[in-house]
Amino acid sequence: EKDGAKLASLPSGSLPRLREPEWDDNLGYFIKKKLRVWCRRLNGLWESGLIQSTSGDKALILLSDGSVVTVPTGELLPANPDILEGVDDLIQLSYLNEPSVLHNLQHRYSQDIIYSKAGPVLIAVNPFKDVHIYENDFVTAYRQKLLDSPHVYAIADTAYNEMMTDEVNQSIIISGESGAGKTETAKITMQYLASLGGGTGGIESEVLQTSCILEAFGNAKTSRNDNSSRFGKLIEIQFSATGNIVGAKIQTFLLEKSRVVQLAQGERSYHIFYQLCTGVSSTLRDRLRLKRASDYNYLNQSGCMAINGVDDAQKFHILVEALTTLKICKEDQEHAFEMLAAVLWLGNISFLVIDTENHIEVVADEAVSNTASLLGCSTEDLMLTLSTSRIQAGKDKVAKGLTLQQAIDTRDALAKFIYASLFDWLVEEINRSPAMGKHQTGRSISILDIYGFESFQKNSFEQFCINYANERLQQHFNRHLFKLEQEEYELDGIDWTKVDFEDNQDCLDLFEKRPIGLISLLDEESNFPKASDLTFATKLKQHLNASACFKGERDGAFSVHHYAREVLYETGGFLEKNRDPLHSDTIQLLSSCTGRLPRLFASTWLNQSQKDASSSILLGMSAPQKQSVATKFKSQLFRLMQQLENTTPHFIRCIKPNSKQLPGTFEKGLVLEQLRCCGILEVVRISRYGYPTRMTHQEFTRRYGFLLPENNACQDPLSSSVAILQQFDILPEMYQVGYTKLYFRAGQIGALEDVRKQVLQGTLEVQKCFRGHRA
Ligand code: AOV
Ligand code: MG
Repeated sequence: EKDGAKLASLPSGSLPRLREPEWDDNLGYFIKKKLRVWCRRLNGLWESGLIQSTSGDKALILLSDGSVVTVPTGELLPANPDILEGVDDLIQLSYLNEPSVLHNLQHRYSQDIIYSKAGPVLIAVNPFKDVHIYENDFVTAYRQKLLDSPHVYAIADTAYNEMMTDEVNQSIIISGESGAGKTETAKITMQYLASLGGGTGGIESEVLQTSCILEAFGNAKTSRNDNSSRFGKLIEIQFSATGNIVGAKIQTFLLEKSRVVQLAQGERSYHIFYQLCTGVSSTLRDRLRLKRASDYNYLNQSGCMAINGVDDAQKFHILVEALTTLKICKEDQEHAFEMLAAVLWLGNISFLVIDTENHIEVVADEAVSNTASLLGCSTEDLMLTLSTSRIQAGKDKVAKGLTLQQAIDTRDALAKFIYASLFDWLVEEINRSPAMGKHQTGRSISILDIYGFESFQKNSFEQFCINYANERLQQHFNRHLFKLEQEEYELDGIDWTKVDFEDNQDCLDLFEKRPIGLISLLDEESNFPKASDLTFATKLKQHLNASACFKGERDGAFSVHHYAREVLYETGGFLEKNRDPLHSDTIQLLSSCTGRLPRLFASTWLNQSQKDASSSILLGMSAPQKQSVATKFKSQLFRLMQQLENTTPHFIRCIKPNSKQLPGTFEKGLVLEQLRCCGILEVVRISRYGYPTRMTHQEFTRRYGFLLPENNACQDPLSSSVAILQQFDILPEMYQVGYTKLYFRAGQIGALEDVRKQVLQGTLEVQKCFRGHRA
């Protein structure tokens, strides 16, 4: 019922997109032949039935439960013949409408077949249970091509083979919404590649261990997913000329920093904090001055400390083992834990308001002394940094007291900075580790696993960045799929006139255009001291209202028409998050610490600022500027796209079948929404323009050859195929004959299948079906 409501609430404009153009004239044919149709019920769900009769624009439908209903003919779509029930590849469907696609996926899912293809794209529907298809014998079976049903292994195997034979780098691009299974799929891919490239170095198991570390520091429980990635990652696995793994390199993108200091109800901060608090040995606990997780303000604010079925302490031991395997020495591990403890203690530092202007002083308690000792600075210096800011007054610097809000912001900024720096440092350490092999630019397969498209009740700067990234990826996806499609036609020697298709360039322009685009305008306002989130919103309205993808909304909000759907963003906090300010006092404090990591973090930051400053001068800006978060992210994405462009891509689209993380539950409305969002139906639509049904000449003659007169029987498959096509008088524009395959327009196989069935049932004589038969 809920399902139906969801379906019904979808924008109606996109529904008829997949209607067969000739369908409306064909109702009579469906009645005569007693062919099944889909009819949309009042609850928005599609049910299958048979048309009994039509009158005007109404049809009488016999549903499968025996009831008869009247439905407007506009609510009918053709269903596929039985032979196409649960096909491996959606492109084999004669009718590519939404109910047929959904039915096919659900039919498979109910038998635990979680993988299907949509042309070149692998669709993975999250089983939320162990489906026992990843064991070693499956690896072997795919390796030896004993199995060819859709599977992540098949994709990984294709990528591997193409890398080896074409000597072109490959990429496996995994997308889908939060909780759909991207990260698991990435791990399954790596596991397969590791077992293939099993050389003598033992690098494989080390590469697999990186996931455990990255997840501890970069994943958290959200309302959507107990193990949600809060960063994007690209793992490049490098192979030798003989096909063995020789190294790996990790690149990460924009970690969600706000989570370190602020949590939504029922969510958690990064796993590592809870793992550390529960799993650490008592000697180290004393040294880190650690208490229980629930004693820390940064962790206890959300009312959620544990995850069902997860043992944080045990995970901590696995983590330490992984760190050790990756040759991150005990000393460095402890340095990292010190930083985590410092972040936790920072969150417990409190302030006392001392005057009517809200100025504060820092409460000198154990939180302050513990933080200071973990960082390696004096309590006095720490308190000074958190309560004052030194500003230039003429030649001198004078200290100015901070207000409560300013002090909290300074403290939180320091915590976020330490955590994000720690994360980057760790990734660097892993990359530098001898366990990750010697990096080389030979053959490689890169696996991309980023955060999926997000649209919440309240969307802020984080969603703005995440969705922008997905918009970029979507363009990459469209371009390549279209290219791949054309390439297959060309390779098989068939005539293919280029077809234009809608892309999302307009939306990307809305984000990226200079000087009038979302990111430029955001930067402009971020650099303007008097600006506020509201002036930013007004500015957007002034400059962008002409764009079809943009709409200014009330109360400082705006909406963007993304490829997936429209998202409403609230500008509150945009400027601050984009500036991501860090006081020079804070950097100075860290530089003066005795701890190795605080000093390293400070110097890395200073180096980066210097680079930013010189590049901003190169870009002709009046004053040297620190790069904004959005701009930095944008250039990271550009580099990523460039990298991906130099590879042969393979796409995996993960689908979340229900929002409760439950096995065996397939909510049609939810699935349909994702199929639309992540462009699966677009792929299907693109294919519809072409020749969605493909059969090798062998397959075709095996199935339909018996319909030929006997003197035609002993030809080669290609000639037999052509003979069958001619016998049935299939219109030339409805098919193409390739070197290896026949390519049919939508619906043609359904008609042939119908004749075949009638002949087999004896209701039609073979001779009669020659000539004159036309679908
Ligand atoms: P995500 O990466 O797409 O979300 P995950 O890969 O973390 O999603 O998957 C979420 C959960 O689904 C996992 O923790 C597993 O319990 C289950 N799952 C996914 N794939 C499989 C599978 N093939 N077999 C069994 N269980 C599976 V996000 O990172 O939130 O966008 O941000
Ligand atoms: Mg993930």
